[in-house]
Amino acid sequence: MKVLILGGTSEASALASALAEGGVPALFSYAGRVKAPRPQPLPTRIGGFGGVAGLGDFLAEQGITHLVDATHPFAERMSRNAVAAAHRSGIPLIALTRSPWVAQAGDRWEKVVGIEAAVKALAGPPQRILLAIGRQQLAAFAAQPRHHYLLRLVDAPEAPPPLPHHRVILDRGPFTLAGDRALLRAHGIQRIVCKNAGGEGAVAKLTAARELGLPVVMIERPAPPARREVHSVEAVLSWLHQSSPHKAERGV
Ligand code: 3Y8
Ligand code: NAP
Repeated sequence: MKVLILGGTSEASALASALAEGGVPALFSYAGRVKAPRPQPLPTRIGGFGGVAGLGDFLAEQGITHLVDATHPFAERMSRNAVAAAHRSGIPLIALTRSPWVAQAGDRWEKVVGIEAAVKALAGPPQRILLAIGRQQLAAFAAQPRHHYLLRLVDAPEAPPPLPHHRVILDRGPFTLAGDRALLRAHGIQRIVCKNAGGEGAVAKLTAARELGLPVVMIERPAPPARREVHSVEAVLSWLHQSSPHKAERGV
């Protein structure tokens, strides 16, 4: 058995630790989106594969027997490529993902589909807005220049974002409730824009928003491709055990 984890989330890191502790031969893969990604307890490669064909070649060259897509729910292209490459290679694939967040009593969510709808939702008088969507899609908000944006990024942007009133906070999660509550208060945040990432690593801002009665523009996640999906490291481990060629050889 040799597992490839497509990573970049807290769940991927938890799975990497479990496989490393269990002595399961595995590789970890990052896209290379940030300068210093969290080190992993597995041999790690960084950078794109070169589309479906590139991933297929990598799977063959490395003798990968099982592919785990533990990327983020918004990593649409990677997840689609993983399904296509696994199918072509005849290699079993499983997705380790997290359920979407669901609004609770006291939440003031405005659900939108896509970044353009999130931008449109910001029509209206100037506000102090936490944009917690990372760096890749900031430019779209130049269409709503009158707000004061607090931008939470992993790395400093190469060029200043095209937002006349903004402030950058450099921080990587997982985030804490105390930290996010303090952040919202210290910057007088009146509204949050975020993606429905799910999981524990980014949920603190939503809990703090609920406590402070702040509205949230919630960008719904794209529909994932058809694939086997689980929501826990344990479920991945039992899938690996069930589908390991070794088990088949033993005829059990
Ligand atoms: C490079 C690798 C771990 C993984 C930690 C999780 C939690 C903290 C919360 C907010 C939301 C956001 C963003 C976020 C979170 C975890 C997880 C998660 C959101 C790292 C990491 C990589 C990235 C890429 C980065 C994106 C950006 C998105 C920031 C590592 C730290 C906003 C997503 O500057 C950039 O270009 C950043 C790009 C893709 C979204 C975007 O479009 O800008 N993640 N984040 C991965 C790679 O190269 O393959 O260093 O750990 C991972 C984590 N970020 O093991 O502890 O599990 O989701 N990441 C979102 O959810 O909306 C921040 O500020 O409240
Ligand atoms: P994406 O748009 O779906 O992928 C674009 C391209 O990036 C892919 O086609 C692939 O390039 C490369 N890629 C993506 N993830 C990769 C990985 N783990 N290993 C190797 N190559 C990868 O992806 P994204 O949304 O930019 O996310 C990039 C990374 O950040 C992923 O690891 C993801 O888990 C993490 N992340 C993303 C978000 C988010 O909001 N999107 C949030 C948290 C973490 P090739 O086509 O060349 O193979």
